[in-house]
Amino acid sequence: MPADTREFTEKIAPDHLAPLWNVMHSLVRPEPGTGTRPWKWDYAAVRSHLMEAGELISAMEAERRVLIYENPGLPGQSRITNSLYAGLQLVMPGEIAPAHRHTQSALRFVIEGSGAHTTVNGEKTIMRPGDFVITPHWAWHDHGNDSDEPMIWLDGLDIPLLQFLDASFAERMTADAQSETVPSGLTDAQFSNGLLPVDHRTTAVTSPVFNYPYSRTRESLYTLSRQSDPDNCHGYKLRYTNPVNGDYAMPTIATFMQSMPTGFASHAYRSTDATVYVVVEGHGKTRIGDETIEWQPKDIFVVPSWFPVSHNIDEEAVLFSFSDRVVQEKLGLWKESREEP
Ligand code: 1HN
Repeated sequence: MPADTREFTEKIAPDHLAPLWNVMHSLVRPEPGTGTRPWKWDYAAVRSHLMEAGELISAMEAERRVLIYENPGLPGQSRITNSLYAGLQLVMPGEIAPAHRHTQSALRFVIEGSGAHTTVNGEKTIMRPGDFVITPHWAWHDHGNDSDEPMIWLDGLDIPLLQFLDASFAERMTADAQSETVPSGLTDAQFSNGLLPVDHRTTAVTSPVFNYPYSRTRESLYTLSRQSDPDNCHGYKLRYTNPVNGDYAMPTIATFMQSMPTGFASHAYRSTDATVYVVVEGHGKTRIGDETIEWQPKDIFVVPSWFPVSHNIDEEAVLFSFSDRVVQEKLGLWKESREEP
C-alpha cells in the first residue's frame, strides 16, 4: 500500500512542483503506450468532403485547401500520429496555392489528377499519380493546376515534431507564384541518373531530387517481384533515398514503397515508428493489433507505434508509407520485431 501523499501533492502544487512517484510509471513505460489509434479513411468519403470544400473556399483564400487526417485517438491536435501531420489537398484547374516557406518539411504523394505542378525554390515539376514529391524545410513553394481536372494529393509534414521542438518559422512571398529561375528538369539531370556534379559539396540534409516519379518506382518493384522472393513481413519493400549520401530522402520523414503479391499473407511485424500507408494499387486486409481493416486504392490507414501488423493480399498491392523512422534511427531508438516463423 503506497503512502498517501495527496495532501503533500496539493501543498507543493502552488510552487509549480509535482512528485515524480505519482507519474513515473506513465512517463517511463515498459513498452510504448500510445494514444494513436489504428484507423482507415475511405477515399470516396474524404474525396466527397474535399470537393465540397472546393465549392466553399478557393485555394488562394485558404492558402492551402486541405482536409486534415486527424487520428481519432488524438482529436483536435492536427496530427495522424504523435509526430506527423497528414492532409488531403485539392487544387482545381486554374487555381494557385500561393508561395510561402516554413521550417516544416513536406512530402506530397499524388492521389488523383495529372499535370498540375509545384514550384520548389524556382524549379517547376509536373506531378502525376504515385509520384513522391519533396518540399525541403525553408524552401519556397507554390502549386498551380494548368490541367483541366481537379488535382488531389496527400501532404505529409513533420508539424507535430517541430511543434514539440518549438522551431516553427514561416513567411509568405509577396508574389503569389514564384518566377521560374531554374529550368525544369535541371535537378534531375544532375542528380537522378546515378550521377552527381563533380564538385558537389553540400550541408543540405534533404535530397536534391524533389520528384521521385511513380513510373520508375513501379518498374523497380515490378522487376524485383518477378525475379526474387518476397520478404516474410514486407513483401518487396524499398526506401526512397538521398543520392548524395544514401540516407533517407528527407531528414524527418522516412518514405517507402512496397509491393505484395496476390495471396501473400505476411508474418506479423512491429516497429516503434507509427506509420501512415497510402494504397496505390490492389486490394487487401491489414490486421493492426486486434482490428482488421479492409482497403482499396487511394485509402489511407495508420499503424500506431509497436502495434503488430500483418497483411493479407487479395489482389497484388502497392503501398506507399511514411513515418518518423529516420529520426528514431538517428537517435538510436528505432526498434523492430518480427514474428518467429
Ligand atoms: C503547406 O505549406 C502545404 O505547401 C500543405 O501544400 C499543408 C499544412 C500546414 C502548414 C503548411 C503546402 C500544410 C502546409
